[in-house]
Amino acid sequence: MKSEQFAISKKESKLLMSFFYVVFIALFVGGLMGLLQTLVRSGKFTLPWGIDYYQILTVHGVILGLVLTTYFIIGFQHALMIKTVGMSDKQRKTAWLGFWVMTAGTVMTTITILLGQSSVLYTFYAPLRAHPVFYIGLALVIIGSWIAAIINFRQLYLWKKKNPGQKSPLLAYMVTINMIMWVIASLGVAVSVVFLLIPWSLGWTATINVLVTRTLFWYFGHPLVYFWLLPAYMAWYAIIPKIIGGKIFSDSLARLSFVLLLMFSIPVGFHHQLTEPGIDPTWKFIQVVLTFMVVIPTLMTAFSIFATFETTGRRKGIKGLFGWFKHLPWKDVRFLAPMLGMLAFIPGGAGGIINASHQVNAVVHNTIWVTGHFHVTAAATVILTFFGITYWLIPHLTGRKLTPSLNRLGIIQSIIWSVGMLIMSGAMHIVGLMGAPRRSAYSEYGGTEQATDWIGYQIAQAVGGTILFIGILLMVYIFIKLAFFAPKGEEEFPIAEEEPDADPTPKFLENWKLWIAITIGLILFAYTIPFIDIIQNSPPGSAPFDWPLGK
Ligand code: HAS
Ligand code: CU
Repeated sequence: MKSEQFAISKKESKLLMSFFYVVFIALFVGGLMGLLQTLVRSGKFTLPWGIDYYQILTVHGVILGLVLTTYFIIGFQHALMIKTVGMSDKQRKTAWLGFWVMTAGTVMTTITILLGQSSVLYTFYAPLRAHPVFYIGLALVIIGSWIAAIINFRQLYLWKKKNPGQKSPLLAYMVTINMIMWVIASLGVAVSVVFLLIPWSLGWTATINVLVTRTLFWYFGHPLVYFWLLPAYMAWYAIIPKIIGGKIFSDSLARLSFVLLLMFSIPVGFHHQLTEPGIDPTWKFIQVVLTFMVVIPTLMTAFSIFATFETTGRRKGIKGLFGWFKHLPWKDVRFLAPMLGMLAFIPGGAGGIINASHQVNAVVHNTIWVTGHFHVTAAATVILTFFGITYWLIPHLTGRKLTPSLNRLGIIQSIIWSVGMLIMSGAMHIVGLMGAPRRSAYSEYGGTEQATDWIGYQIAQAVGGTILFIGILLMVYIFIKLAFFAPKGEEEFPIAEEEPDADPTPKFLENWKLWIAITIGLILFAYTIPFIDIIQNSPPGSAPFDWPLGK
């Protein structure tokens, strides 16, 4: 079925581009910090002007993990909603409000970090205590994102009223799922920030319950990583098929996998707290089992992408078992970048399964293996897909063309990124298994013997980090070209269609009340008893621990 599409107006483009300006400023600033970190960890370099390692590590995590991702996702999702269900003037104005609330929050948080008042890393674990404005800023970023969510829900609602009985466009459906997940998940961190961390950092409360704040953080933290991943899935399911000249493999399967991801992304936060005392092992085990459920929709995704690749190739008459693979449009960066991202997800997902394997987690937890894991997942799988989207979305919005020479630069960028990440993250995985800690500036931690064993890998991380930084400079250059200088023209907004003879998508997939009820049911099941247990039995609150150290 061919669905109606809306054009993106000038005013809408301006809104969307504002999100992407922040994304690429964030990429530059956050990436620079990453480079400095790998240099410090090589043990061969100290930071000048008394800059603190944990301060730049906080900038890196907050700016890339929280700011860049949220702005990219909300900008991209707004674009998808405008294109598939349309946006009214009033909604656009409200979206601007969301943008400014988020931006005010981002500026506030960043200033406190730059002033050295909030070197608490992106997880802001208590009892490390940041400046109150750090938390208030983060709360504003979340509130701004809720404004975007409410607009997205309303957009789909109005479309459905106008098109009674019709199934919602696939991409609008996916955006709605991602935002439902985000709102449910961010409620946890909002409670922690507003009721526990802010009063405590203002000095209104003397102590804080560490385990409660960490549990609320990870109730949010795992769905946070899926909030990053789902927009990449949107591109894999519904955009890449169009770029390779094919059709969506199965609309129903895509929707079902999103529903399953919604259900199984929240009640699993304990897999980040497996080594924490104070949580009953039975409940840890239950959440580990629920974590493994997430593998199902993930493998459904892999299967469906593969199937699209193969059917598209076969339909073009390509023969041989793997002939279709060779004939994928490798020279089109809109395909190559996300494809490299998908390939990165194979080791990334395997690492995730290792992390989640309860006892095995003890081997890798708090080592730099985990940093390696999230650089292949978040910084390769997700970010390469986001770059892949950038190559067509930015020129589409600015009325310019992705020229052959920019396409070529993009290919070089994608390769540089993949090689840099392979070296850096590979070294992190290996030296992590040897016991090298994460979140530490001391590369010699553990004594001289380890230091000699580790040094080669620490240097490899710095080499990978340097290559990645070159990739960042190139990407920022390409973005500036696409935003301001590329020749005028029209660039397609690729949205794939369903197979003409596809079976109708079952109606129950749009039974929002049912999916939300099951999601909440699973959350209550996984969290109620252990949470009551934590509140009743945890030790008296902890006193704050302020940065810089020794203050
Ligand atoms: Fe993770 C820690 C478990 C996925 C991000 N993770 C982190 C942290 C981050 C993060 C940021 O259980 C650090 C947090 C911190 O600061 O402490 N993770 C998992 C599991 C998955 C997983 C089970 N993580 C992700 C994704 C992330 C991400 C995605 C970001 C986007 N992770 C953990 C655990 C920890 C953790 C523990 C805590 C560790 C600790 O001790 O602290 C799963 O979702 C993975 C499922 C994926 C697969 C792969 C399927 C492959 C596909 C590719 C298809 C390719 C094709 C192309 C079709 C099973 C879909 C093929 C072509 C060919 C030619 C072959
Ligand atoms: Cu997780």
